[in-house]
Amino acid sequence: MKLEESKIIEHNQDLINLHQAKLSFAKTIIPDHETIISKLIDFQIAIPSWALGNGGTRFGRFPGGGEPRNLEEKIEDAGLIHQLNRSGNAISLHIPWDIPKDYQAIKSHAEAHGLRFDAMNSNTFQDQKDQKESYKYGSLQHVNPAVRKQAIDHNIEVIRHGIKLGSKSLTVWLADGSCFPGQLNFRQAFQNTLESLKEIYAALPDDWKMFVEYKAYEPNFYSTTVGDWGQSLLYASKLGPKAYTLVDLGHHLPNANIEQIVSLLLMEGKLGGFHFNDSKYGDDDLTAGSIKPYQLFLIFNELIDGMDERKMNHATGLAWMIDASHNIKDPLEDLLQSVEAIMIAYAQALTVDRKTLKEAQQNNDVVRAQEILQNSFRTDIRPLVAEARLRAGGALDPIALFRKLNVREELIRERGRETIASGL
Ligand SMILES: [Mn+2]
Repeated sequence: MKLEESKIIEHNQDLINLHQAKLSFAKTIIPDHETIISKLIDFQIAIPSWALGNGGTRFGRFPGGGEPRNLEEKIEDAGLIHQLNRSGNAISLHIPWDIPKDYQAIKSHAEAHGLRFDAMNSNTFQDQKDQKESYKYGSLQHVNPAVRKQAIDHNIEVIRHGIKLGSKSLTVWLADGSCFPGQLNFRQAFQNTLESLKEIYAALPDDWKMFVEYKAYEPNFYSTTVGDWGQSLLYASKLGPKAYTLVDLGHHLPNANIEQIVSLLLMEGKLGGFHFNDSKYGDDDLTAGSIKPYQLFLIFNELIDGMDERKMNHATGLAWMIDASHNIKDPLEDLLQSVEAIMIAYAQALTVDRKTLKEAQQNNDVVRAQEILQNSFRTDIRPLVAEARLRAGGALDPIALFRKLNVREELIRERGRETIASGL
């Protein structure tokens, strides 16, 4: 389904007076507000196809109804989000869950919803029905060359699907690792993985990027073969200029200083992109900014500082994507909240007075440095984010409109209550 544009306009008219009042106050206290608004309009975050249905835990799954039944419907749901907030103009696919039957038709369908195809994701963490070798003991790291070959071929097949859809990148996340001491020879597992990744890298078109995503633990609980940013950077450096590290916020051990990791990866020109989410304990798949909004702001503070230093375009210099699969919320409402949190953190970080911060750092004025950052974090910039949405044709209050139009009820009527988004 698609929303009628007139409904969005009507909704905005209802809220415009209050919005204007908030905006005019925000403009009086935030310098460069026009620059910030235009950067916010340009900033787009890709929606992962697997986040459009309810995720589960190993204990159970509680579907909310009206979930997309196929790739076409996933594109429609991502399109709904984009219609409401105008900040999610791309969808990231997962193979084999999202293999198109007709590439041209899928491309046109996406275009009709204002979407392009972001990074392609491979899957060697599950065994598929018709698969010859098992990934029980790993994929690209496996002691058996036949398993490695199968996993390499799968990744190359994912690149081929991506080429046909106009994607420009492959994200490789490996579940590879071990559950018990002694199970793996760490160096052998690393070398096998590196050799396998080299073969995949060789199949990348010239204008493609490969993102090597790391994760501290789970599904393996003793060692993970791409377990942290150091290991990912090792692979990316050995592979070559098209390979980058991808930072998923939920994939760190508790209390890791992610902003520092981001800063150094950017400095080395090896930060490729982001998977946004939030967590309290581990890879909790919680809504971006729901637990640690200050951390999200500090990450964006480093991103802007590092990207400006390297003269990178904020909107296109890195791959921005959400990766979460929450259990209990309406997936579309949750994604709207995540995108909003990301836009807020980005906008807050744009207001940081970098010149004064640098002076404070040079003078070891610790108190002043903290004041500068917290002043930006505590200034309510939401009216600028809403204004950017309004100018781009989105809704002033996307979630309120989503509810008012009974979008979920409509989707349930159309698709049924028992549908399951493929792959979940
Ligand atoms: Mn991820």
